[in-house]
Amino acid sequence: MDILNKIVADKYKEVDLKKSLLPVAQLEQSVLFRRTRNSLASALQNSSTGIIAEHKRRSPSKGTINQNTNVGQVAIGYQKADVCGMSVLTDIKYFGGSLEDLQLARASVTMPLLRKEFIIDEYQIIEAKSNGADVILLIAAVLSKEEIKTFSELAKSLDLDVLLEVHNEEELHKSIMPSLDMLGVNNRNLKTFEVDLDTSKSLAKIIPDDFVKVSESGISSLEAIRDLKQFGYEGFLIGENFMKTNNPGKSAKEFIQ
Ligand code: IGP
Repeated sequence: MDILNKIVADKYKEVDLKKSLLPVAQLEQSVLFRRTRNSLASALQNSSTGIIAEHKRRSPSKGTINQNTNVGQVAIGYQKADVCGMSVLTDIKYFGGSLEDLQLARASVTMPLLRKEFIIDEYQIIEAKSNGADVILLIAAVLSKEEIKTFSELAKSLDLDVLLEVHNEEELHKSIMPSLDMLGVNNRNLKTFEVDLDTSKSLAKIIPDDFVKVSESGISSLEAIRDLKQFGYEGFLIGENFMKTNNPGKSAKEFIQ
């Protein structure tokens, strides 16, 4: 079984348990549930940098990246660096994140926040909303076309932006639908961990113009961003390059200046 299938198998168990501990009706009582969205898609379109900075303590491909982070401080640092939004990993087992990280980031900044999670159930979308997210990620590799449709429509009804992630042409073809705001191309193959920025370049021409294009993973230079912009990308998701330093916010600021 590849790592992606393993993560997803664990995720089904995790969500089942959560549903029995905290019913949806209770999640919907959160004050944050009624908060209006701060759109990441519009922020990207109005920005010259297009950077979405990520909080990621560890990953299956890299192991530990940074164990000593204070997510609130990282969020404040990223916001000061003038990034467009922040991605917060909430998976505990493989990425060392949590919903608490999302809450702490939400309490610290006003910029759009993406809940970075392996979403396989509507429950997690309600949970994203009630913990302060503005955007959810849907990963085409682990969802059927019907799931992408139901999940993205639910997100829209909750006033959340949807970033749909693909890695190849087949995933892209099954995913194109009007309920998505942004199309992300993951340069990292989540099954083999291989990273290749050419993935973004080759898929760019078949992504319809009405979606904001985001290039994800393996980005560590302004040259790479300049190059990807030529292919129509307006968003650039960067994690490790900032998180591997002891002050991710400062690194983001230096990177942008
Ligand atoms: C960030 P990087 O190489 O800059 O650390 O990558 C982000 O793209 C990556 O963490 C990511 C990811 C995902 C993580 C992209 N899609 C899906 C978990 C699940």
